Amino acid sequence: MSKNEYSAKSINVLKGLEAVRKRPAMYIGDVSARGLHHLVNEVVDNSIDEAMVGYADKIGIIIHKDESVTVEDNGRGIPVDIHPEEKRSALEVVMTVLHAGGKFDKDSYKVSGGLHGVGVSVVNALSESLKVEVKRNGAIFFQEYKKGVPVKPVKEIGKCKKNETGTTVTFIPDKEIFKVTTFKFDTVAERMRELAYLNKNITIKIKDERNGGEEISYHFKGGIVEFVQYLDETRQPLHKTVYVEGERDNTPIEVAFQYSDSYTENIFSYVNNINTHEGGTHLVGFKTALTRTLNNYAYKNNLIKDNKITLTGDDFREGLTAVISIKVAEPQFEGQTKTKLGNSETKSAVETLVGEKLAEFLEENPPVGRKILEKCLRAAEAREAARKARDLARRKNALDNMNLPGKLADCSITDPEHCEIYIVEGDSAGGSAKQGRDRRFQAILPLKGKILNVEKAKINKILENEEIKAMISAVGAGFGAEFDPGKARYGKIILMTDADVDGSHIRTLLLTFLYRHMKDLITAGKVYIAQPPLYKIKKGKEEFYAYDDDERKEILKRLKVNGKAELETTETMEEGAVKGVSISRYKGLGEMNPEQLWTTTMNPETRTVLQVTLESAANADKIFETLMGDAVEPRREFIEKNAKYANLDI
Ligand code: 0RA
Repeated sequence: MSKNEYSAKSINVLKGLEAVRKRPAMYIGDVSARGLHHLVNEVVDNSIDEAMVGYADKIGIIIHKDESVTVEDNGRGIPVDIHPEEKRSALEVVMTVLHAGGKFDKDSYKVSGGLHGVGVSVVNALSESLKVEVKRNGAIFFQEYKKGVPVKPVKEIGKCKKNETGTTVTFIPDKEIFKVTTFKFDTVAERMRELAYLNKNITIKIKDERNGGEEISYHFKGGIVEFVQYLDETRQPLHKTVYVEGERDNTPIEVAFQYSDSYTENIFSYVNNINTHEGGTHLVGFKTALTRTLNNYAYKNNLIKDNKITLTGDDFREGLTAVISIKVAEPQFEGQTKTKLGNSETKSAVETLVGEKLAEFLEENPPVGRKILEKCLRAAEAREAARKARDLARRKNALDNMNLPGKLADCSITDPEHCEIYIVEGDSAGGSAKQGRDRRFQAILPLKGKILNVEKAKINKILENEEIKAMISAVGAGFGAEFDPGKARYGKIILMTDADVDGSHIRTLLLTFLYRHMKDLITAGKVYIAQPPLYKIKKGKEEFYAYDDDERKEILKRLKVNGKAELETTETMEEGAVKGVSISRYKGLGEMNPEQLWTTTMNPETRTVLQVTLESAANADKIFETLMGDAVEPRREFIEKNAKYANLDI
């Protein structure tokens, strides 16, 4: 290589470091506390890489008083010989060239892309000062950098034992770059604990020299088995932790899991020690294997007695805590946060290994298999119960005002304060009411025949009743415990039934429903009973309406009609004309034309409506139960006692 080529390379290095310093967030995410701690993780990752290929088993971290950090390992040490192409120490290349680290060692599991694996050169570029010491070939080598630029060439500074190897990096984050430059012991410790769980052969020590010299050491012989137990510390495990280990398609795979008494699913998946928050192919492989193997086991051993129950994947994961840790040579990270493994071959690698090993485990540990299946079956049962509850809730949704009943003729004004709804007995009266109303503020809901007696029906039957469903959705405020009077679409609910025995029964049924399921409407004084006239009295072109017998007599007296004429006309619909006066009795609302219905019963200027009030809730409760409940005797007593008030409303 010529001298020119050499200086060209140096210029490229400077350009690289400059790029990192110009846009640090591109490389480490951000320059806040998160990015700061990322520097430690980045350096440690290099040591972990060395541990993963079996050359290092000790990592030490020291947070110094001046907020510099030392990361030390007992790996092979970064090579220091002169790089043939670069014509300088390989150590200098690793420390100054972006992504140079991986090029030296193809066998290790490096992380390409994603948050990690940007290389120690990035840490170097973002450090005010970085010093590296390498023990290798019986000597100690040293180099220092300022903002990534070597201060001097690599220098041998001493001797050590030939078998003594390792790398020590000490760096001070650049205060020009970072907004935060104080390290948090707990933040560092948390990641180190995770790494120690994921790499059972290593010991990680952290020392904080700043205050009191806090020190902690992590070493977990059980690896991810201990990790799972740690995660389930507050839960009651149902069995000993299951551990699966092996290699498929050059992919080392480790899985540990257990079921506890909880109902949550806690699966943590890792690729090359990186938590794949978004999951990916390895997670899919695991889930598939779990579902299939447990299902097969259950059928083979006749553990599913109720053949109506089918277990879903979710049932097999309720109360499951699992850690999946795999190593992939060339991981493809996808997803929003680049934490989803995309390598397609990984799915079947994990699936086949876990499937085989789990089946074996279950054969060898029948009591554990039984316990797991019991738990999954309970989950399936609970899911079925939950589904029913959801269906009910969904049915309730069908009752909201998004699905207004087809036969509702709504009003055009939407302000409930100025709106009223007439609940009308029968389609023909409903038709007249629809034509006669003021459609701006009056809505009409015709009901067919007798509505269900809610006092005698179970809630599911009540909700199946078309007339009741129509009322609930028209009012639009829910029902029962969830009734919210504030959502009522109308300020007045007016019950309009015929002035006969059937009409009175229907009115009672409606009031029973409103009392039991929309009580707040009654207590708020929003429920009314329409007062259609009983008689129409006509003299010439003049028309009079009588709402009860007393009124009729009074009108007739005014019109100077004698008693005989009355008697002849009151019993039939046919108009009796006596001395030019005709009296007709309305048997049903349907006999009134729209215009008549408007003037007599619906026009707020001229109508009379009875407000339904609750003098005593307890008493009302008793009355409804007596009138509408199962017991016959108390009802008869009530009717006998109240017969003289038969026409009175509650
Ligand atoms: C490149 C090649 C080899 C090791 C390393 C880098 C290495 C890097 C770091 C960073 C922190 N600790 C490290 N330990 C090792 C392999 C060299 C060989 O083949 O001996």
